[in-house]
Amino acid sequence: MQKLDSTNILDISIQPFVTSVEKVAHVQPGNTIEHALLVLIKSGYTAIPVLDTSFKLHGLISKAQILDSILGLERIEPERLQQITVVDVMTDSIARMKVTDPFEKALSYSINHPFICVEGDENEFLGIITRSRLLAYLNGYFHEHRKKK
Ligand code: 2BA
Repeated sequence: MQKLDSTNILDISIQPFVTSVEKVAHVQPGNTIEHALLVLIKSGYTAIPVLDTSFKLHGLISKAQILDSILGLERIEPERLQQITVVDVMTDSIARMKVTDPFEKALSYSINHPFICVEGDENEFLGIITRSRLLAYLNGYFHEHRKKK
């Protein structure tokens, strides 16, 4: 946990809150949605980032999007899981920010997004910041603040 000091909390660096790329479950745009569903089920997450082989961020894919894409008129069509690729289903409308952006931006994004994708100067994917990590930090921060009063 970051130390409480006189710095304005909204301006602090987001770097310490980033879950690094090697710990982030992800899939590639060319994977089948069957593969993506397996990764989502195994990891236990609702949605995960889509990265290419150079670790560039393309979007995110969720269990709900996959299920929606195999929904036929009368029944669920599981055979389509092997025919459709991640790029056809994923969304590219995601919360993303630079690692140099301030905490304030992460906090604001986290109102509507359970996680935010973080990129470096060259647009390389560095990892994610989860809403729970931000809330845990703020919880600690405000408790410290109350003790100091
Ligand atoms: P969700 O998948 O909706 O997960 C919501 C919360 O459920 C997670 O919050 C975590 O508290 C819990 N959870 C889900 N799957 C879990 C698992 N396999 N093991 C332990 N706890 C689990 P956060 O940890 O704050 O994550 C927020 C969102 O960020 C997740 O939403 C997921 O979409 C994404 N995420 C988090 N860590 C990730 C990782 N390592 N790789 C890929 N995506 C991740």
